[in-house]
Amino acid sequence: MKQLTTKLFAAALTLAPATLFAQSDTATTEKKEAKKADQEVAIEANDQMQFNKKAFEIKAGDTIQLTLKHVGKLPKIAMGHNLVILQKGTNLAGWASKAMTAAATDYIPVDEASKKAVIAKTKVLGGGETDSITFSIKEAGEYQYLCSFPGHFAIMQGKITVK
Ligand SMILES: [Cu+2]
Repeated sequence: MKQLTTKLFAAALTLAPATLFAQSDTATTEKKEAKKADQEVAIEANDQMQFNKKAFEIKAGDTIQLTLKHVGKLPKIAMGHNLVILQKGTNLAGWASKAMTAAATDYIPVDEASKKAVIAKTKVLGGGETDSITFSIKEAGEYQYLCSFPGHFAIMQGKITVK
């Protein structure tokens, strides 16, 4: 009997590291879930060069997960869409005109001032594609977003109100 107890004890010791490992795995998963976005925003872009959402509201400091879906069929080269959120007070038309010629960098201008003006951006998507980004804005106010694909921003823009 004593021998059996000893054997079981040894078995328990052998198992211990694996058990600990399993527990820390669980802890990591829980942490990831706790980090879930405070708010989710879904926006669609289509072959008619439109966003289906022209405005939305968020809370200052909240983590926002924004998903852009291109619900059209046209390829990226003909009807590419992205969604770029700009710092408060950025000259939208000025920024967008620089973006037009920045094909090599997915229509994000490369000069420092223009890059600094970007709070968050999705990839440029073709029909059927989706991209998700996570961002948060600390300062209340009104922010603009646009599609920076050439010729799109005049129609494809919207407003984020941060409260
Ligand atoms: Cu577009």
